[in-house]
Amino acid sequence: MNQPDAKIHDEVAQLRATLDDANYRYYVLDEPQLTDADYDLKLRRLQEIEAEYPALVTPDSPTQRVGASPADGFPEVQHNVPMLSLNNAFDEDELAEFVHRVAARLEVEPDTLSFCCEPKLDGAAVSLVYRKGELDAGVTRGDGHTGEGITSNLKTLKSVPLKLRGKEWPERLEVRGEVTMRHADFEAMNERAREEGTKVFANPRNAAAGSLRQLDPRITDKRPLEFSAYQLVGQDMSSLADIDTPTHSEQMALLREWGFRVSPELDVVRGATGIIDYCRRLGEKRDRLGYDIDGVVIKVDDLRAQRELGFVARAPRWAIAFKFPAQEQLTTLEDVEFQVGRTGAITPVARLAPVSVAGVTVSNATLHNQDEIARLGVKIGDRVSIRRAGDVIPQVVRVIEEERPADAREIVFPECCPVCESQVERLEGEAVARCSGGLYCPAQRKEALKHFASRRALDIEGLGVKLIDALVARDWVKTPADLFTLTAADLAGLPRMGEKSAANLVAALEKAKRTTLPRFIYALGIREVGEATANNLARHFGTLEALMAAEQADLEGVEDVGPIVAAHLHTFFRQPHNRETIDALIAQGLTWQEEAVGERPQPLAGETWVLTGTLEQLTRDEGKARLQALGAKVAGSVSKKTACLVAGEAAGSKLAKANDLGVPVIDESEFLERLAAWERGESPDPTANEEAE
Ligand code: 9MJ
Repeated sequence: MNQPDAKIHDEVAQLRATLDDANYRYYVLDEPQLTDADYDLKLRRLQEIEAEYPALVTPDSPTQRVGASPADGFPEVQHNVPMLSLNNAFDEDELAEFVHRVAARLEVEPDTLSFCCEPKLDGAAVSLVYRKGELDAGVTRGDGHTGEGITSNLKTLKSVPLKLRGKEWPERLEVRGEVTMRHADFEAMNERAREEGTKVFANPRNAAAGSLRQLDPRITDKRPLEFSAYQLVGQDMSSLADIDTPTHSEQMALLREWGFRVSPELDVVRGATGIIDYCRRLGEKRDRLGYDIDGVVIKVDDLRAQRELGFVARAPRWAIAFKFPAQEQLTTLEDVEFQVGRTGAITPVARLAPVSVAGVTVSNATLHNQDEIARLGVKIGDRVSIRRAGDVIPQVVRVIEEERPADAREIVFPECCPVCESQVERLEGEAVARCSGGLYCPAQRKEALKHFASRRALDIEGLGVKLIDALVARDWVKTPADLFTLTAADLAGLPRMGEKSAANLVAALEKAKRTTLPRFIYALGIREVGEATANNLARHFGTLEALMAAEQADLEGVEDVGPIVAAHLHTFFRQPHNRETIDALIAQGLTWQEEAVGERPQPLAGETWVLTGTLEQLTRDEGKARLQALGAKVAGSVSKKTACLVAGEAAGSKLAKANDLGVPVIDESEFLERLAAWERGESPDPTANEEAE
């Protein structure tokens, strides 16, 4: 067998260090550095070397995350220190009582006490044991005393370090935390499962717990799971590790340094007012976090005080869980209606007896499609469980079959469009049924017009939903091109339209005629062609004619365009009625600057921008595409060379780093204003910049 030489040893060490660092930056710091392609290339190189020199393989090598073969079952593992539950507080009075109880026991003034507050992650609790800095065991909570050994599965999570970073860790380290799944990942996974007919999970907690209990780690590896640490465990049966830090929050900072993800929302506050204020703030933010939390965990920050307080029965005296309202609630399915979308997709919508779910009254929920109705086995009249999380549309997740009334009715999927009565079609292999009426169908026409007039498309000011309804109801507007034939006299006769607003709308239509090619492409409302794709198409083809003439293979050559989107584009431009609409729009005077590819003004050429935090008015991909169209590069991490950081809600470490390095930071509204100005060919107002910086 080949013996590895010193050069190979060095290369292996370097590849491992780079890959470990890339994981840490991506999964813990949220600041990706390597591109996915680079990461894959390096991982593959390491795999090649290890295949040639098996003696070089170590258990903590990044190649060993999915090393194990399927297990027959999971071994029972006793927890060294029990994984206890927390006592709950359900209102602010109970929080104040907790603070007073703690203060009385410690014989201090309540207002002098510091508490560490953190989101109560709603996932699956696990415990990780490291020996000499290497991951030795990963165990589920189980009944708190005995869990299941799921080490091979936990190793597949990139946010679980196989090897601790830094040096000053103890010989044996036990870290506890929660395995969770983000809403976006959960929805995408369920969407795929619905298409493939595999298991659909009711919520991210079930998905996380179910994924961890797969006997084949290759399955767990495919699930988008994340581990966040929230507790360091000592050997002396207390909650404290034998580590020389005086507070829980400092221990969390240490865990971050050792390579663990710790909640960016963690904060230290004083007294009951500090706690209540934190709980209110996090409650308001709950819907925007992008993952499920079911409350706030409040811990006495001082570890000596924790030790003094100790435990009562099964829960620590030094912590409490403040519970938020549940994200799932039971109600009754009163009826099902069928909505027709812009592309004719027919969506069954559950009409529910109104119910408050996590602070919002819900009376509608999506049932997705016919297969989903069959999967749920739901009938009209059933008791159903509704889930509402973040900005995801409320969903029916479960039927309480034991409570089915005798007169429950089957849900009958329509064969004809409920709006225009055209035949409903369901293509082979597609889950979605569609109205075949196209723009003949008033529902599709309305949605197409709304999209055409929207801010990111032609931005026709004053053309709102009610007006579109009125225009379609009178059959005045059959295609977007008809909008430009409307006169002020026509419009003035419509309900709630005076002469002034009619004249304003005609002026807005006139103004909208001068647009850009990406906006025009986006406005056409082609299936799965969003703003970013429209930008890429415009940049690639340069002219509408070139785009319309492109063959499937040409289209697939465009960045981010796969076979499905290419097929939608190809079909769209080959439909005579779409060509007619486009011709009519151009005949009505729609224009845009035809630029040769790459010749558009690029005011941000040579600049590198970074986007972080949650943006509310556009997605990160859209922001990225618009910056790129202006010539900027968009990077994943902040450095001295960053021209500007766009910081959305809940921006974390990148914002701190930008501030440290003196990189200019702007918020979302400033970002939108600047983009709009650059896209109009103007430079943004310099005084606005000074204020923002
Ligand atoms: C969760 N679930 O997020 C604890 N937890 O601490 C946090 N759980 C906990 N802390 C001690 N943030 C026992 C449980």
